[in-house]
Amino acid sequence: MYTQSFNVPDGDAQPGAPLKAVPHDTSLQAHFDAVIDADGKIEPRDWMPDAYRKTLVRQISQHAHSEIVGMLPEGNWISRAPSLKRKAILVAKVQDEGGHGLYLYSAAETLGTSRDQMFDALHSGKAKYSSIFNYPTLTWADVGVVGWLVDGAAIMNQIPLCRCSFGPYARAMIRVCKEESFHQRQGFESLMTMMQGTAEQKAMVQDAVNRWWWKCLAMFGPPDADSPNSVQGMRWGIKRISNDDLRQKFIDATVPQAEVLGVTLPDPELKWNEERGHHDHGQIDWDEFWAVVNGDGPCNKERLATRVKAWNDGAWVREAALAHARKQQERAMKEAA
Ligand code: BYC
Repeated sequence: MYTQSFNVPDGDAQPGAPLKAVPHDTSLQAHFDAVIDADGKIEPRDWMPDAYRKTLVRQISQHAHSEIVGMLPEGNWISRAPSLKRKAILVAKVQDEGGHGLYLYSAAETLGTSRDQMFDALHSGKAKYSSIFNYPTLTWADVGVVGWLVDGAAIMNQIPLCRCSFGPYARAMIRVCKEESFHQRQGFESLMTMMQGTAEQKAMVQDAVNRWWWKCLAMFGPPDADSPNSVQGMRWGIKRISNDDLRQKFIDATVPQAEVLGVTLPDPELKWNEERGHHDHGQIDWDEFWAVVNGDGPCNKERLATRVKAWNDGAWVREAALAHARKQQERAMKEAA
């Protein structure tokens, strides 16, 4: 149980108002450290260091942006899915990604940041989102590969986040991971079907794997030695497994799946290292990764423009919803009077 002094007082909290930071106090810090050391959960009304709050807002909002920008490369294929079954699956998957964005924006809001602030940061190009969504989905096989590899990488990164020290993020991730698991399987199953098809279909799958493999390895973030946020993130129990270790786990898990599928992963240096008990792999192009993260990927401008247009086109819906809510509130007040 947290003590009374550990919490932000309830009395003056207004709905929607940012939660107040309690003035710094060594006993509060000591309590926070003790909860972290005991692998406990920090909840929104608990005292937390400003840097912890800031790190969480950064990571959770970037994660939320990745989910909703991640709807675009696949959403692009809904009208061109090859059958009703594939279309229904894809619609459900893209909708799930929108839902993940909503859980995550809600989790970030509990830290005192408004959704409008987060959207402003995304739409003005200030906020980051996953590098992977700045690449195009050129063929139907890309949709399967995004499910198999991109969602596969996402699950590998997100499972440890279910144990994140910040309660709302950890709880959101449990649900997200369940859904991501379905996404990964549907991608694999769709590719399996294509791999049993014509030579042209098989070539299409191999081509998509060739184009996405290295980008998926980069998704896990820079090597540990070049990851400025890792040490503190691990100390706070936000990150549980390092970028390089997660990347290695992903490679080790994916190699046998590629064998079952019958595709070649495009890395001549990829081989099992008996001594390490892991696969060795070739060099990731980090210059390309940073260029994409900094706005210079093949689709960065297009993705942002699509997001901003969707936001502007949806203005009337938000206005109508607010007007409706106001009307209902007025009616309820009249009835109560
Ligand atoms: N792309 O010190 P580091 C999905 C940035 S959704 C862009 O290691 P940290 C899906 C990083 O932000 C997938 N930027 O940072 C959705 C930092 O910059 P700032 C999204 C990247 O936070 C729909 C700088 O590089 N998943 O899969 O300790 C359909 C230095 O990095 C990337 C999440 O967001 C990148 N790939 O670790 C299908 C998971 N990598 O912020 C699929 C939650 C690094 O200091 N996030 N950067 O300016 C995390 O787990 C961690 O934030 C990261 C980075 C592992 C991504």
